[in-house]
Amino acid sequence: MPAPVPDRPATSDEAALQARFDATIAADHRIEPRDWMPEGYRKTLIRQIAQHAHSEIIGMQPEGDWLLAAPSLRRKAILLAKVQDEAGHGMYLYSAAETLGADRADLTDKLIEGRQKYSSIFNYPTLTYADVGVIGWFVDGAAICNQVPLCRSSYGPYARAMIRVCKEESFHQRQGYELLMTMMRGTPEQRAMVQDAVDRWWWPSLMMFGPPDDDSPNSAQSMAWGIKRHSNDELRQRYVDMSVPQADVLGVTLPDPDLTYDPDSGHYRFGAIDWTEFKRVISGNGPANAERIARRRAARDDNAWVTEAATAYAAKHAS
Ligand code: FAQ
Repeated sequence: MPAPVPDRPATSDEAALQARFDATIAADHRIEPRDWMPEGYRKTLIRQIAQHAHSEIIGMQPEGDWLLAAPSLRRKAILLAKVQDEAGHGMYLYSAAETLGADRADLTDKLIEGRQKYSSIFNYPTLTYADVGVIGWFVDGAAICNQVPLCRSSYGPYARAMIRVCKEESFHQRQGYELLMTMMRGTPEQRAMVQDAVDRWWWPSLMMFGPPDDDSPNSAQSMAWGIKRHSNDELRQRYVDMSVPQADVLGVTLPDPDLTYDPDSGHYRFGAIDWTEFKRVISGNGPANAERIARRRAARDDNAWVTEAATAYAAKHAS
């Protein structure tokens, strides 16, 4: 049983503030924006939340590429709604980062200048419409697996933002799976398109969970602070266990000859991940990094006048 959390101390004594913070974390209560927090905790949250927000915004691009070429009006309406949802997620997350003192425009600049990251997965191209389905199934599926535990993250605004994000991601995952089910009931060419997309996206999806635990510099501290609730490898394993039966139902083969069920542990064992590729992608040299950032830069620069007009309008109404 953790010790009760002391009242907010009416003091600037760092030791008392730290003691209250530690007790709040130990009791599994939430840290809120006006609470004192260690500088490292604030910085780690800004890093993770900004990276997450950037991923949602950059993540609009690979699927957005298919908006003008969707195969039917129904598919186009579904895809448009999904891509808009991702924009909304980015906005909640930037708002959560702002409660920590970060400035949204500054975060965008850091993304464009390569000083902050976004998820490795969005640096791969979407070659066919099956990729839209596979992103829903694999990428939104991995996002849910990673983010449901973040609904219990120790920082209140982040945890609360995750609740709605996860509900929407669950819907996205199902729409992707439904799209793929439809294609698998179609022609041999459509089934081949699905298998090809599965082959290209499976390994990058496993990389989304981050480096292995023994090469993850942030995990131990983030878990001690309750920012992350499970390690990268734990969540990756959970994802593999969840995906294998789904692949069977769909009728596709996951591109891993070493994938086997281990009855003793109740888990699927999988082959070695190419961490060299992961490092290459997160250091800016993946297949689509340059294109993704160039488009984000153009969106910022070409639309600066909208931001300026909205800011002037808000200032006029405030005065
Ligand atoms: N990509 O010490 P760790 C989505 C970096 S949202 C790029 O293990 P940490 C929705 C990491 O930042 C997807 N970089 O780091 C959607 C660190 O570098 P840094 C995004 C990665 O933070 C669906 C270094 O490696 N989700 O998909 C990646 O403890 C469909 C060492 O790593 C989130 O952001 C990576 N995959 O754990 C949208 C969830 N992995 O920053 C559109 C929240 C690691 O020190 C369409 N984030 N790095 O320079 C997290 O849970 C964590 O930040 C991890 C990484 C698990 C991603």
